[in-house]
Amino acid sequence: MNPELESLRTQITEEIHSAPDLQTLKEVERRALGKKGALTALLRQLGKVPAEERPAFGKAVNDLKVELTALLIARQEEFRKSELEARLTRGDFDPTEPGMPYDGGRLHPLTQVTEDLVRVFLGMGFAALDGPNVEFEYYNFDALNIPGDHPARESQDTFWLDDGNLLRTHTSPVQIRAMEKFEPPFRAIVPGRCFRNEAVDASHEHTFYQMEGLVVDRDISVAHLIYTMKTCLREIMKRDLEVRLRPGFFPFVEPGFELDVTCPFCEGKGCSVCKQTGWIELLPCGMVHPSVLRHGGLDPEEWTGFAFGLGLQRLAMVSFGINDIRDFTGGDVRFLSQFYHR
Ligand code: FA5
Repeated sequence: MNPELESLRTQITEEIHSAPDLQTLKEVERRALGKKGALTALLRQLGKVPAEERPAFGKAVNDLKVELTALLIARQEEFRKSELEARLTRGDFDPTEPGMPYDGGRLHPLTQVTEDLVRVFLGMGFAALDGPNVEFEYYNFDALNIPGDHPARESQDTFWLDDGNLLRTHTSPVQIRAMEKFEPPFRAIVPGRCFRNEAVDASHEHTFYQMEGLVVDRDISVAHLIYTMKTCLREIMKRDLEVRLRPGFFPFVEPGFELDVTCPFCEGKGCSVCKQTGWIELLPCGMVHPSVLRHGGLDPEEWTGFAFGLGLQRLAMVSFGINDIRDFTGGDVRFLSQFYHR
């Protein structure tokens, strides 16, 4: 090693070992490795070193830098340890002092909306049910009055599996499963994930969440449906948005409706979120079709019902003012943490 470097190494190593406290150690560090320190000064002189010695000299300075840095860190650690030991011995260390504050986790906006809805519906006497994501064609389509050649199948682009089953395109198959399982009268909601093989844009995802609702009882009418929907929306939106009912076609309800809300982003004037219509499609619903009741093992002469299928992302978008559905799964915590309302 270059004699100048060697003597610097001995001197700084000695200073590190003999430093009596952290303050002095910091000073040694500054004099050795700081911007105006001895090693930096040596590196600046690199240009004056004969060309053939330059690589070896540069490497030697850098190696020394690494060596001294490691020594400094080790010595700092020693000081920290002895300071802690001294505090423990003195008895002025209070282990009951509050720790560092940290930012706690939050519920995802979709989870919040789902939990709020479940709470509202449990309060109205509904039971919350679950159903499989991988579903039989029978439950997803046939039993819901959508046979193989029915055009309604095309509106729900399906992820088919190799074994002939599918990823459920909606939560409606659980209507049939519920009818098979429970003796009417009953009321049920089914929050859950759905899958459709369709292009993603500001208001469509290939994987999204719906909440199915189903009431089966005697003498159920459209009035019960409207009352339930109005109660739910008022509770969830925490404000009054204009709504409209349009006739809607779903093979498993008759009559069927679409419930829309005024687009909160453009106040109904028309924007990219509502595709210039001024309305956001929120909630299809209707009276359970007699043949669906029959598939569920119920006599349509005795039993009646209503059902709805609420898009949970759309509801969260309207209630939190989110204008792009893709943000829910974007994984940006800064974005998601804005929507914590509890
Ligand atoms: C259905 O899925 C019916 N099963 C709903 C229903 C149930 C009608 C019971 C009558 C009685 P639709 O395909 O319109 O209907 O979807 C329902 C809601 O799910 C839509 O209003 C929308 O909010 C949401 N939705 C549908 N497709 C997507 C998608 N690709 N991305 C995000 N949300 C979607």
